[in-house]
Amino acid sequence: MAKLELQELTGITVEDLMIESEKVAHVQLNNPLEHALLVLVKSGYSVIPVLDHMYRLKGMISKTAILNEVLGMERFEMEKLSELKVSGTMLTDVPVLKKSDTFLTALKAVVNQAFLCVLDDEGYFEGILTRRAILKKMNRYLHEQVHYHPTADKTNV
Ligand code: 2BA
Repeated sequence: MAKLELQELTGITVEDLMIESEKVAHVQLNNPLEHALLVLVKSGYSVIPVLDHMYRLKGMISKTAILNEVLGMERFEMEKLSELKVSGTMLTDVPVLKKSDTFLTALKAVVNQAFLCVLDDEGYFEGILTRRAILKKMNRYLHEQVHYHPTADKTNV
């Protein structure tokens, strides 16, 4: 495999690393919380995107937010799960990326977010960029630097 150069790394865009929308677990705005919890538990993810019927991003929903929503004084009031909608519980203020954003923009973004949704100019959902995808690329680059320049790991590069 060819060595990954710094220019190549910084030349990578979000489009090169994102997970396409068809492979992303998501729920719809009007789904009951019960359905959202089912998708979250079955997929194994802690947070997933919320889309409208046109595939536009509307927010994110997490297992923690759902459980908080149905937490009563003494117990989880699970019967509420079928009454309440995703739209009332989701987080709406979510940072996003574009396909053309650079590796450095994405790297900065995943410091605070485990993943970011990728939208087109009209707000349509195109996929997600995960922290894992960024770290995988960064890991490869840094290991190659150490391999080709063995003193690099001793100089805090
Ligand atoms: P979390 O669900 O909190 O997952 C944290 C990390 O745990 C993931 O990091 C991944 O390395 C691992 N992981 C969790 N569930 C997994 C599963 N079912 N299969 C494989 N690995 C799993 P990242 O891969 O960097 O993902 C960051 C966040 O992006 C995830 O946070 C989740 O909220 C979201 N995500 C990732 N892939 C997704 C997908 N296909 N659909 C919906 N959301 C996804």
